[in-house]
Amino acid sequence: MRLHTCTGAPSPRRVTLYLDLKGISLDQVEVDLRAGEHMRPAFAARSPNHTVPVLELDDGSCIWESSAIRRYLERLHPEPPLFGVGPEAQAAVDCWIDWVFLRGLIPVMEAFRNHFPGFRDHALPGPRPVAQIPALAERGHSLFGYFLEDLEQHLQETAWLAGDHLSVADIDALVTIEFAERGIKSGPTTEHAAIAAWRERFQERLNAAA
Ligand SMILES: N[C@@H](CCC(=O)N[C@@H](CS)C(=O)NCC(=O)O)C(=O)O
Repeated sequence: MRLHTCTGAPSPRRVTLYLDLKGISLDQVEVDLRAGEHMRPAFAARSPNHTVPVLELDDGSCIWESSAIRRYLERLHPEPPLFGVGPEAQAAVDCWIDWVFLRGLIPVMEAFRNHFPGFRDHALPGPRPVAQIPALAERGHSLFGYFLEDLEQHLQETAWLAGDHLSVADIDALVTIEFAERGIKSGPTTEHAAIAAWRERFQERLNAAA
C-alpha cells in the first residue's frame, strides 16, 4: 500500500495528519503538482479527478478521496478511534466534518484558487477548464472570517470540535487554518484565544503520538 501525496497541499494533509495521530506508517510517493505530474496519464489512471491524495492498494486499485482513505484506514486500524465511538458520537463527528468542509475549507480554497494567476482556468481541481471568479476569492475571505468566529465560539464550550475527543473534524479544522495562513495570509488573531488553546492541545497530541 502506498500514498500518493504532495507535501504542503491541504487535502493530502487531511490524511498525513490522520496517519501521524494514528501512528500508521505508509510508503509515500511525492507527486509534483507544480510540474503537472498529476495530469499525466499514469497518474490519471489512479484518480479520475487528477488529485492527491491517492491510496494505492497492493492489488493496484486506488482510493482517490481523502475522506474515503481515512475511513478505509480506520476500518483497518480502529485504535485509537478518530471517527467517534458509538452512533451518537460518530454522527457528531460527521456533522463537524461537513461543517468544516463547507464553512472553512471550501471558502479558503475559493479564496486561494480564484486569486492566484497560476490557477487561471484551473479554479477547481480536475482535468476540465474552470474560469476564475474574483468575487469568489473575496467571498472566500469573508466566509473564512465567519468560520474563525464560529469556531472560536464553539471551542469556548468544548475541548474538541465533536465533543470530548479529538477526531478527524479537528484534523480538518487545523488543515483549513494552516492552509489559510499559508495560502491566503489570513488566520486566527489574538482575539481567538480558544482556537489558540485548542491548537496547543492538538500539538501535544501530535507530540505524544510521534
Ligand atoms: N476532494 C478531494 C480534493 C483533492 C484535491 O483537491 N487535491 C488537490 C491538492 S490539495 C490537488 O490534487 N490539486 C491538483 C490540481 O489543482 O490540479 C480530496 O479530499 O481528496
